[in-house]
Amino acid sequence: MPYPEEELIEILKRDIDFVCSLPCEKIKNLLELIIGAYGHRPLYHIPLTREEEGVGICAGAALGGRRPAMFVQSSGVGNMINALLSLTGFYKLPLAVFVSHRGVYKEGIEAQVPMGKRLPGVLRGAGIPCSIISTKDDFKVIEAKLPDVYRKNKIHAFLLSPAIWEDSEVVIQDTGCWMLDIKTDRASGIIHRASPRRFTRYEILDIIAPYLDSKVVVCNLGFPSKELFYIKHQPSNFYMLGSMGMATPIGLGISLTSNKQVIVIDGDGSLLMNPGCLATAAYLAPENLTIIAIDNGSYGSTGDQPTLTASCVDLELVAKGFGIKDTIKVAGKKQLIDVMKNPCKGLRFIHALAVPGNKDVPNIPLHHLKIKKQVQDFLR
Ligand SMILES: Cc1ncc(C[n+]2csc(CCOP(=O)(O)OP(=O)(O)O)c2C)c(N)n1
Repeated sequence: MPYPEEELIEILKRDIDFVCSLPCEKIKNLLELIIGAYGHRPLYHIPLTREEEGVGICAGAALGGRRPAMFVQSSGVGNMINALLSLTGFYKLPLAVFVSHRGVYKEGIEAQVPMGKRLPGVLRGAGIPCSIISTKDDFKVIEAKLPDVYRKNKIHAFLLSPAIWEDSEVVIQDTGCWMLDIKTDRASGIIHRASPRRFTRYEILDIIAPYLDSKVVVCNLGFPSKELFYIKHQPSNFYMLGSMGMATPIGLGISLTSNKQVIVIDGDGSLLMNPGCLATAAYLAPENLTIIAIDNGSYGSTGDQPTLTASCVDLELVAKGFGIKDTIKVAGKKQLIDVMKNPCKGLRFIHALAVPGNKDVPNIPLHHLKIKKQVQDFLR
């Protein structure tokens, strides 16, 4: 008996010849298998920096004669709606969107609930047909509807419940082809000259923790926040529980409206999803803001799928290019401590190189409104 992931891929291969994805933890095995099936030309798999970008890439691929599909998390659909309507739908281009439907089945992350629960209504409101796929028996719905997406140039969203994969014991081999054939030597010289990556995100947080005392710390969602809570909880920590890509914008908003020192702990995947926030930060240049980009070259919280900082992007150069003057790349313990000891004398961007890996820490046991109140009280 094939595993559900394998069954689905067999169905997909009949109709789809171009795939874009941005990971969700619940479909990490499915994505590995898709990459195995699509990661080589002439079939394509494109890893995305932002879901919206995938809508554009798929529209272009459809113009070029391909039959595209996307794999994203329910929260990612929120990043796609405008492009789905004003591009894909407007020009009557085909797109199948497979959505890892969070927030509705044994959800451990409260922040997934608002978007996940309302997603069918959001799609209905946008006029995008959708099918709810609750078990692998419902794959027959996909089989029936997928050909029409490409025959009739339609958008269709398939909402995949985590229940489909929960008992699957599919065995994943490292396909090594996440990144097409992009060569690492295309990466900028700066990455190569930097000291080698040594520490995990957890170890970096542990090293910098003593220097976070009584500062407002805005922390990236997923494992970064859980690890920070475990290492050093303080009432002035704003733990993000959702809203990927918003750590630096939140920190920027606080720094503009408060005299407190603000530290943002961001991630490479999240900064690549919303890099424009670095330009806004550079323009406003608040004196009390430090952005620490912990760059582990991967979407650590969803299964360590590589991001483009593992191949061709240097985040420090990105920050510099957007106009942030005070930037530094750090990898060693002493370097990290030295930079953290220095008081903030203006907007700073610290590019902390890390290796992938998460610490096995529990969920944060605080209600989200308590997190908000503690930070507001501290800011008052
Ligand atoms: C819009 C959106 N797309 C996808 C996700 C799923 N997701 C949650 S955390 C995460 C990875 C974040 O990676 P990064 O910022 O590099 O931090 P790391 O976990 O590697 O420290 C992803 C893809 C999400 N929460 N929201």
